[in-house]
Amino acid sequence: MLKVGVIGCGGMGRDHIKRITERTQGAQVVAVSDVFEEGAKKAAQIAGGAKVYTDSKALIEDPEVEAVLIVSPGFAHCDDLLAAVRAGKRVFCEKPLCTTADDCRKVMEAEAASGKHLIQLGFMRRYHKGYIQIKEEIATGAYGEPLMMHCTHRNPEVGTNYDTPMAVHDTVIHEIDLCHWLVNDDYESVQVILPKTTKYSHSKLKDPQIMLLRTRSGICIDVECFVNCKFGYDINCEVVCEDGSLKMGTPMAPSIRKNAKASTEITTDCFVLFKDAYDAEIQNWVDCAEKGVIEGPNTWDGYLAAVTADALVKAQETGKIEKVVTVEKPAFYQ
Ligand code: ISE
Repeated sequence: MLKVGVIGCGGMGRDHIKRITERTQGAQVVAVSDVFEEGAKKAAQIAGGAKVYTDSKALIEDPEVEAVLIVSPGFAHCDDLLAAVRAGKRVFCEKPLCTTADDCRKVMEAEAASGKHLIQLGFMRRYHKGYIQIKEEIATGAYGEPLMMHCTHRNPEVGTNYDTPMAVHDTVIHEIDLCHWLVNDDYESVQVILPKTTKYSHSKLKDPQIMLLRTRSGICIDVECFVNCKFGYDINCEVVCEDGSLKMGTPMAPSIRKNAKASTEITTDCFVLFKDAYDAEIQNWVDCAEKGVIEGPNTWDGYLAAVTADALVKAQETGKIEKVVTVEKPAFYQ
């Protein structure tokens, strides 16, 4: 039984605690931590009475805690990741790895110096059956080379604190990881086009946005990010190749015919759409603990996503094509 400590007891943290307690095989939440003690106490009850901490470092150093799940706000990740690596503990960290590429690099260097692959990042789309199938099909070579990808990432609405850069850091960060993983290529440059803004936005948020990414081999990816689309949590992806195209069948719900209409439900909730993927990623992280490996997205993927995100945020400001410049991939992550 892998004894897990969870840092961050907000909505997502509670969701992971519930998942581990009710649906994950071979793991148990033994400790939780949150700066808000009341929140931590409530979360501890979901796990059937786990230990409660208000200091994440104390949780990491607790000898009973074998592995750490970080679900705190992004700005708090770096220190806890470094502390977990120092303690030699395995980590599952929700995106982003850290909020700056420099901090991601520090974590990457610390992990490489420890000699052990300890960190998995929460890019759950890699565990979605449909995307796995697309990746496997592309890899057969039966469709020729991928040339283009068309993606949409739409949310029904967002909070008033959500601003223009968050469209990159919070939302399109999923496509940044997903697309390079699907076609096994890294990014060369990015650009952002800002269409007319919806009346449902506010002065600090340009919405929608069209983000363009070019990979090193020349694949061109367009991502429509529209976070006040009103009608649903609508995620689409098509990979156009030389000999065919692979498109995710969304929405993944039955088509219903009634009263002279055919309709298909679109969920408004990302946790509903990706429930199975979230379950699968945590189960895989737990299963890999015994083998001492990380099979999911790792620290290098987190660093790549951060560098690409920085270039996209710069492109939002300049309106120009911006280069994605990374350090050379360390041998440890090859
Ligand atoms: C949220 O954090 C997510 O991860 C969702 O998938 C995304 O659609 C949303 O925009 C983010 O705020």
